Amino acid sequence: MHLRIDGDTRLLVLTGAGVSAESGVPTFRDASGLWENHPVEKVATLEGFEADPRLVWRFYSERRRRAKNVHPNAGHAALADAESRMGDRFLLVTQNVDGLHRRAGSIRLVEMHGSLFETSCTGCRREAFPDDGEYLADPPRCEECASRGRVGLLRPAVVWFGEVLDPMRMHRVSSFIDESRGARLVFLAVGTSGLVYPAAGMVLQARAAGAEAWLVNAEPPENLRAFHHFVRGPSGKVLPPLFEWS
Ligand code: BV8
Repeated sequence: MHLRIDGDTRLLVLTGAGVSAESGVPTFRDASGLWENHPVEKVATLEGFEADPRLVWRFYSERRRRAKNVHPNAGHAALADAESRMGDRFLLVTQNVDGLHRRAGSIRLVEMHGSLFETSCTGCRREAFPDDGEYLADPPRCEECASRGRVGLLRPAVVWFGEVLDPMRMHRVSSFIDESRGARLVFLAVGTSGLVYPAAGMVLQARAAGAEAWLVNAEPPENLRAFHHFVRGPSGKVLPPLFEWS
């Protein structure tokens, strides 16, 4: 099955852990998934961080180390190629924090759950800053807080469960959908279990604007019924031949 794209088509893509799986990055919910060994509440919530920042930094430091040692795969490349052909008629939103889309050349990209390679402070409102440090012993502290005689624990600049998403990032998605009214809008989800909100609701948001909804996934996900077309298979193999350019 091919996804036809012509000059009047706008393409909104949502990716999840399944796209990075073929680069060797463990997904969250498959058999050997990340959450299997680390209950979400302990490593992916603010409460879990406050209870044990050392454990959480070990979890994220291990993910930073892993992500540094893998490379984008053909699925990432196919999406970067689609962007280069479509320009501002294309937008890629990812739930992934591993930075692989950026490394594959994607620019029109919204990292809705933040980035593994950025760090922010729980004690002050400083901007998240680039950081690929691995902290296995004492959790890192904010030097700006220290200069004001305060203690500020640094944290991974990712969106944890129970935390709201950055409205600026989400506005980019809703305005892309709004700008698509009157054109042919295609929504393509790739490699996501459709369990985590608000990402899992994006297909309905796009369909409410008249989108044609496509899904590429290894297994039928929770929200399969929301899609018009489902192409079952590994994203690294399915994505490169999927688009039919006219
Ligand atoms: C929020 C960053 C407002 C950190 C992540 C009840 C109902 C609805 C919502 C809720 C609810 N209770 C609580 C909520 C809200 C909650 C939520 O959705 N919980 C779920 C679990 C029910 N959401 C939130 O808290 C969000 N904030 O809503 O704010 C609010 C505030 C307070 C209270 C209520 C509302 C914040 C969510 C963000 C959490 N952060 N990540 C980090 O990465 O460490 S989520 C995390 O899961 C990752 O980002 C991951 O990407 C994401 C989703 O998982 P997937 O990407 O889908 O990965 P998964 O492993 O699940 O699936 C992989 C899929 O790929 C599978 O289907 C598999 O078959 C497929 N696959 C595998 N290999 C391949 C493949 N496909 C193709 N090719 C392959 N090779």
